[in-house]
Amino acid sequence: MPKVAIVVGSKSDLPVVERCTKILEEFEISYDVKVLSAHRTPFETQEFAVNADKYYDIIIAAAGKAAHLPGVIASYTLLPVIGLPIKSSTLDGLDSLLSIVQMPKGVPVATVAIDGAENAALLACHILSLKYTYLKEALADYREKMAEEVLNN
Ligand code: RP5
Repeated sequence: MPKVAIVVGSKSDLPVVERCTKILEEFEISYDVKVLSAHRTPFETQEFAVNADKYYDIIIAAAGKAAHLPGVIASYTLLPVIGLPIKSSTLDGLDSLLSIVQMPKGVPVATVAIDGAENAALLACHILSLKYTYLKEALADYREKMAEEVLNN
C-alpha cells in the first residue's frame, strides 16, 4: 500500500492541507500528517526525514514565509519531496513559493502553486503510480470526470 507523509511547518497550515488529504482519500492512499518545523523543532525534523524512507513512499511538505522545511527534509532523504508553498504572510505566499521552488542545484523539491494542495496530492499520485500501477487507472478516471464537469457546464 502506498503511504504519504504530509509535513506542515505549523498547525496554521492545516486548513490548506485538508484539501490535499481529501484527494489522497479519494485515491484511497493512506497518509500521516505531522507538524514539524525546520527552525522550531530542527532535531525532530531531522529525525523524521532521516527515517522517512522506512515508512513512506513520498513526502509532501507544506510551509509558509521563509519556507525552508521542504528543502531541509529533502536534504536528509532520497524520497521525492513535493513542496507546497502556503500563503501565510504579508507577501501573499510569494516568499513561500520562492523559498521552496528556488532550491539550489543538487537537492530538488518538486514545487506546486501557492496553496496548490490538490495538485500536491495529485502529483504524489502520479509519482506513486510508477510503483503502484493501479493508480494509473484511478488518475485516468479522475481526468475523465474533470473533463465531463467542464463539458457539462
Ligand atoms: C511557517 O511559518 C509555517 O509553515 C507557517 O506557514 C508560518 C506561520 O506559522 P505560525 O506562526 O502560524 O505558527 O513555519
